[in-house]
Amino acid sequence: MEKRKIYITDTILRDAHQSQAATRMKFEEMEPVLPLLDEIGYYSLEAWGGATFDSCLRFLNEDPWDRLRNLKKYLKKTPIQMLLRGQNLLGYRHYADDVVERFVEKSIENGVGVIRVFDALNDPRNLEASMKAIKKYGAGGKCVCEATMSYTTSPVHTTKYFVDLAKQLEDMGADNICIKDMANLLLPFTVYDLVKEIRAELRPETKIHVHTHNTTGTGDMINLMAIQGGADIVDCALSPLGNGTSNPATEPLVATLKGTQYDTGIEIEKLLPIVKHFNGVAERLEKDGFLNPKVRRIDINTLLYQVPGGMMSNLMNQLKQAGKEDKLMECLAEVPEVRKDCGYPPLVTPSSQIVGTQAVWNVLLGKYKTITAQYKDLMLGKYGQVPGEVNADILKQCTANGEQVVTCRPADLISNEMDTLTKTVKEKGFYEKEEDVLSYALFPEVSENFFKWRKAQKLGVDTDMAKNPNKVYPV
Ligand SMILES: [Mn+2]
Repeated sequence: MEKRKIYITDTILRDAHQSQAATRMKFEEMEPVLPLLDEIGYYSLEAWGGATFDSCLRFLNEDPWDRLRNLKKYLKKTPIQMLLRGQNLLGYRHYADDVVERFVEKSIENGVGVIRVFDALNDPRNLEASMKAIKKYGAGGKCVCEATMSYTTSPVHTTKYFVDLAKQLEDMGADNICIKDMANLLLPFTVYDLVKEIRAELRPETKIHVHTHNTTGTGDMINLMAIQGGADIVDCALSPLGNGTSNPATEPLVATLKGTQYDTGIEIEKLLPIVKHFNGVAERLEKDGFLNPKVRRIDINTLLYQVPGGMMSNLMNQLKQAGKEDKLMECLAEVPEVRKDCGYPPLVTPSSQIVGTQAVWNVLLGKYKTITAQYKDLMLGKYGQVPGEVNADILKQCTANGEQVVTCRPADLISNEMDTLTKTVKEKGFYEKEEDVLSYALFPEVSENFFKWRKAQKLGVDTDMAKNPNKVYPV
């Protein structure tokens, strides 16, 4: 049989601890095994993204840019991969194109070698600016542009929909196409067909990268079937933080493919000291209350209700706050209705929260008696083009006060902001490097607290502050 080496991206430095332990792994807990990780022969090591950036600043007293540069010092052979939320970068709003360009430039300059870029709605216009910047600053093999399709199920999300989208992203310059099954909604036979169809339409040099989780227990089967369907790269997490809400574990897949036509070339023995190290890290995370062993159990609710795990816990929290926990089943029945009305967005940040909250309001207050501002914005196209048709009656309700529907690329409505942001950071006295402006743009309050801590620590003016960046520091 024809040999086709399969590559693995290990997510131990990003998604694994984000999914299982609130993104609390510190750089010092990565450092001892970085030289070993670099020798394994991974396609890439995913290490940076919105939550890691936020957690560094908010909880770990680390400058996320320093984290990146420090990782790069050790990872000389293996590309560092990051996850970028298109025009939202790592934040929660659309940014102007000049911020997007600068952010991508600085990420690559500081050591990122693969950028996986996605949009919650799969609106390619929200990927345009970042993909253009990745192609520009990553030219000459410096950075791979991995354009991503957020996987979901709906009458709109047919195989043809994803094949057409993959081709469109390839035409926009993607080196890789990623199928991102963040909620573990994919099924093994579905991914086989999907990858096969996409493979047949893409250029041979375009790689297909599959990302799934093991929340519902199907993750290993998904990866195996994706490989047989023609996927080139799959995501795994080393076993100490693998499986459950995290990605399928690395070692079983390496063993499964060993000696077959798909052999990864990875020697399991080389993984052992790394696994041992991260077992210790996982124990520390559990001891400090960040990792609840429950997250490793199979939970098949996602497949039953098509509601991602994180969204389910949000729904339950909202109902608990309202003292209406008995309404959960009604809310779960309302979610697909609300999602249909706004054109079947994939349920991922931020659309999962927007749809979930509206479903709760519909159940508690009466159907669309009150429409949340975010749901209105989603209906009005402010987040981008939704995949399907929106409900015309509800749209009418959303435009009752003269609100306009946005039909252009949402970022076309935002003027350049780098100059203003730079001025603000300088005026506040926090500017040390251009990256500070980008941190501030993404997480203004959290960054400001971090900068104050950094300053206090350098000047030694307030030892209490130097210990606690979250303390509100009087300016
Ligand atoms: Mn993920």
